[in-house]
Amino acid sequence: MMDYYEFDLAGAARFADDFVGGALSSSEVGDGNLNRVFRVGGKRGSVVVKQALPYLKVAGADWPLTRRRAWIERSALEAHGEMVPDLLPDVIHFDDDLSALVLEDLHAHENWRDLLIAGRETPGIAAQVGRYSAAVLLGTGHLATGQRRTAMRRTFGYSDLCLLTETLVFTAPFTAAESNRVEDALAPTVAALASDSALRAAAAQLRYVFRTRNEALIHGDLHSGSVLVGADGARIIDLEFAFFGPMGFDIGLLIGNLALSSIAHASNGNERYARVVAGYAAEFWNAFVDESARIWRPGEPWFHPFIAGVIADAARFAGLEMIRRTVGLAHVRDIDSLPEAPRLAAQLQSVDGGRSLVLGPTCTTFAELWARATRNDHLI
Ligand code: ADP
Ligand code: SR1
Ligand code: MG
Repeated sequence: MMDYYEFDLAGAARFADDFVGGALSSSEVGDGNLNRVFRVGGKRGSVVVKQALPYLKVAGADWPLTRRRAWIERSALEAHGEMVPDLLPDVIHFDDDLSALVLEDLHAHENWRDLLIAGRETPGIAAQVGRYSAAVLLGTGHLATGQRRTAMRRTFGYSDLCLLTETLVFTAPFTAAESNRVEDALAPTVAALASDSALRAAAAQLRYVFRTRNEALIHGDLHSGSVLVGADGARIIDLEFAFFGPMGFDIGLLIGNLALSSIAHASNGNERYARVVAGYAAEFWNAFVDESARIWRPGEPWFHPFIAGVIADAARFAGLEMIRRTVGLAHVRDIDSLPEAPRLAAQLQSVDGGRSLVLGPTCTTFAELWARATRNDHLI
C-alpha cells in the first residue's frame, strides 16, 4: 500500500523507472482537462504515465473529482481491448493507490483534433473509429453473452464521471451556470437557451436517457481529441468516462465534434476542408453500420430498427455536445482558435445547429443529422 501523492516530473520518472530500463528523461505531454500525462524515456524506450488528480485539473482543487477514474480507464481499456486490441494503447502497468497508469507511448501519433484544426487529411481514420465503436458497443451490448454482460455491468456502474457529464453536457449550458464560459457577444444567445423551456425539458429528458439506458460499455468521451493518429492508423485513448450507457452517446459525441470542426472551417472560408470533414463524419457512420452488420447475430431480424435507433439518439446527443462545447466549460479549440468574426459566426451556427438536433424531428439518416447540424446539406 503506497500513499497517494501527485507526481512531478521526477515522481513520474521514478514510477516508470522499471518499465524503461532506468529513466533518463521525463516531460509533461498532457494538454487534457482532467489528468496529468507524462512521457518518461529510458534505455529501453519510453512510456506514458497518466495520473488522476483528486480534482478536475482544468477547474483546480475547488472542483473535487474521484481518482477512481484511473481504475475505470484501466478496466475499460482491458474490456474494449478484448474486442479491438489493434485500436487501443497497451496498458503496461496500473497502480490503484497512486491512481496511475503506465501506457504504451504512442509517440509517433498525433491528436486527431490537432490534425483537423490544421486542415490535414487523415485517410482511413474515421472508418477505424467507426469500426472501434461497432466492435465495442455491440460486443459489450446485447450481442454479448448474458453472464459476461452482467459481470461487466456490475464492474462499470454509474460513476462520478457520469455525474460530471450530467452537469457539463446536460445541465450547465441550459441553466446559465457559473461554470459556463461564454463570449460577451454570445450572452444573449445563452440567455435565450436558459429561457427556452422546450430545450431545457429536452436536455433533462436526454439526461434521463443517459442515466437509465444501460445498453453497452460506452467510451463516454469519444471526441476527436480522444483519437491519436499514426502511420499505422488510429488509437482510441482516454476511457475514464466509460460506463454502461446509451450507444448513441458515443456516436453522437464523435459526429458532433466533427460537425464543430466542419463549421469552424466553413466559417473561416475553408469550404473545401469543411467538405473533407463532412466526408470523415459520413465515413465514421458508414463504417459503424458496416461493421455492426458484419458482427450482427444471424437470425436477429431487427438490424435496421437497431441502426435507426442509434442515429436517432446520436443526433440528439450530438446537438447537446455542439451546444456545450460552445457555451459550457469545455470549449473546442477548433472554434476558439479562430479570429473573432468567423469564431462568433461558428459559435452561433453551432448553437443553432445543436438546438435543431435536440428539438427537431427524429433523425432517420446520417445525411439528415449532418444537414441539420451544419446547415450545409451540400457538404455531403
Ligand atoms: P485527459 O484525460 O486529461 O484529457 P488524455 O488521456 O486525453 O488526458 O491525454 C492527454 C494527452 O496526452 C493526449 O491528447 C495525448 O497528447 C497525450 N497522450 C495520452 N495518452 C498517450 C499515449 N498512450 N501515448 C502518447 N501520448 C498520449
Ligand atoms: C471541463 S473538463 C471536462 C470535460 O473534459 C473531458 O474530456 C470531458 O469531455 C468533460 O466533459
Ligand atoms: Mg480525459
